[in-house]
Amino acid sequence: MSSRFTIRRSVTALALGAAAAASLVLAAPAAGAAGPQAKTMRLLDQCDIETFNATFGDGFCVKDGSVTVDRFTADLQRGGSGAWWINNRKETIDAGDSLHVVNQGGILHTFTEVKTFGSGVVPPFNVAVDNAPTAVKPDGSAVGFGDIGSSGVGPGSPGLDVVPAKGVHQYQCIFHPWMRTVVTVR
Ligand SMILES: [Cu+2]
Repeated sequence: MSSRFTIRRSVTALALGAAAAASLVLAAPAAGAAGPQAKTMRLLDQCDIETFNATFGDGFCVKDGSVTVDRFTADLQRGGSGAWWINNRKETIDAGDSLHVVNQGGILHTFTEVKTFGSGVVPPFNVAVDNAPTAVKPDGSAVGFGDIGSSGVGPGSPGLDVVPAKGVHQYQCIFHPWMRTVVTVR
C-alpha cells in the first residue's frame, strides 16, 4: 500500500512539474516576441592535442580530445570524423534572428556560406567528400584561405555573428568539408 501511495505522490509531483513546465513554455513566446533571437551554432571537434600538434605544429590543437591523427585520417575514408561537426545540421530561424557561431573544439574551423557544398582547402581532407568540386560561395567564387578572415572561428574566440536574410543558407567548414549545416530563415 505504501509503495502505491509513493507512486501516486510521485505522479502528482510529476503532474505539478509538467504544469510548471507548461507555464514556462507558454511564457516563452511572449519573451520571443520582444525581438530578434540569437541561435547558437557550435563548431565541434575532438582533436587529440598530442598527436595533432606533433603532426601539424605546436598550438594547432588546444583541446585534449579523444581523436588521434591516425583515427582522424582513417575516418576521412568514411566521410570524415563524426567528432568534427556543427551541432545542428539543420536549423530554422525567423527573419532578423542571428546565428552566434562559437568554436567548442580545439582547432580552427570556418562557418563559410556556400551555394554549393563541396571540397575545402586541404586536399587530403577532401577524400571525405569524395573529392567533390571545390565548394562555391554565393558570389560564384570558390572557397579559399582568404575566407578565414571573414568566416574563421578559432577555439576560444568570442565567435562570429551572422544575420542571414530570408531564404535557405548553406554553411560549411573550408577545412573539414563534411562539417555542414543548412539554415532556413522564414
Ligand atoms: Cu572545421
